[in-house]
Amino acid sequence: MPITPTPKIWMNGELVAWDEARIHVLTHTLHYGMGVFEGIRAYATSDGPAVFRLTEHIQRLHRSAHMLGMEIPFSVEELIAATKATVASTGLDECYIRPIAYFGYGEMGLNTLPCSVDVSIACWPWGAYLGDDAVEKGIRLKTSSWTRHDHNIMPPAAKTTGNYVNSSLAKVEALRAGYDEAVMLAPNGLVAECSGENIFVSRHGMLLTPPLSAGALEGITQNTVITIARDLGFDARTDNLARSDLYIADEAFVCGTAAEVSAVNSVDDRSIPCPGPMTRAIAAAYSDAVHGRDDRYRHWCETL
Ligand code: PPE
Repeated sequence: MPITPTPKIWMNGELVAWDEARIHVLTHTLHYGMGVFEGIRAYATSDGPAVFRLTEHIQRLHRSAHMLGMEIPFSVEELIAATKATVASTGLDECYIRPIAYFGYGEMGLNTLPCSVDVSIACWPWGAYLGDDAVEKGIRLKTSSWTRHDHNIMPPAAKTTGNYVNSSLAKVEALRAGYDEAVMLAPNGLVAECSGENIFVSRHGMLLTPPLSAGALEGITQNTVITIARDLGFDARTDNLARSDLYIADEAFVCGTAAEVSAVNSVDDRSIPCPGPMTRAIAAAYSDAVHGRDDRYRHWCETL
């Protein structure tokens, strides 16, 4: 999806002009994929732009770095302030926000211990990730021929740049085959997640989503959806899912910061009723939550 430039990008403590936010080709992470990042959205609310669950996203950035043994030279509080300043500098009401921490220029080789850690935060306007009609029409999923990372190969719970080689292989394979998105299975064959979203399935009135142990990212939208669903009176929780659960789901949807809540209309050409009543209710409640229209979740909308 194309990027629309905004005036400034935050780099290592200062806001620089968009076109000046450059790095050297010998930047360590460009070669070895040891970087950590976040995807966050700011939404228009009655109190102005508000970054949805900003604190949790920055905390996860620090947790991802911790898993890589990377020390981010800015505290959670400093990065929260930096994110707000970057969003404010764009003048936008709504935007997508991409913080990244990476090993910088100056060292080569696999030993990351002597490497410096650089951090940047960029924002730009980003529309519906899986298409404007993803809630109503639903998306077509394909089980990927690519397996999600095993915990002992790359920690799937860390949002690391290198993990997304696996995601991109799966995404492009699915698109080339005429589908919208790939669903990925863990090495033990259980469902993990999609290339850039968590997946939920409804069966027998229960709403289930694979846990971290199944190779899923601990999605902040996943957590939001579980909270919202329970408040709507649904029985929602993390649990293991088999491929069969997808084929005979009463409803299914994917969710993530970029994708928000998008209905699934089929998996491997087995149709799923779409959009089901649960999916519709949750998508509407999610939209209310992120826009600060529901007081129960107002504390998640972190104003500038
Ligand atoms: N799993 C994966 C693999 C993933 O990339 C995301 C987010 C999620 C689950 C959902 O996490 P959360 O956003 O905390 O609910 N994917 C981000 C990046 C997408 C991209 O194309 O880049 C996102 O949604 O921002």
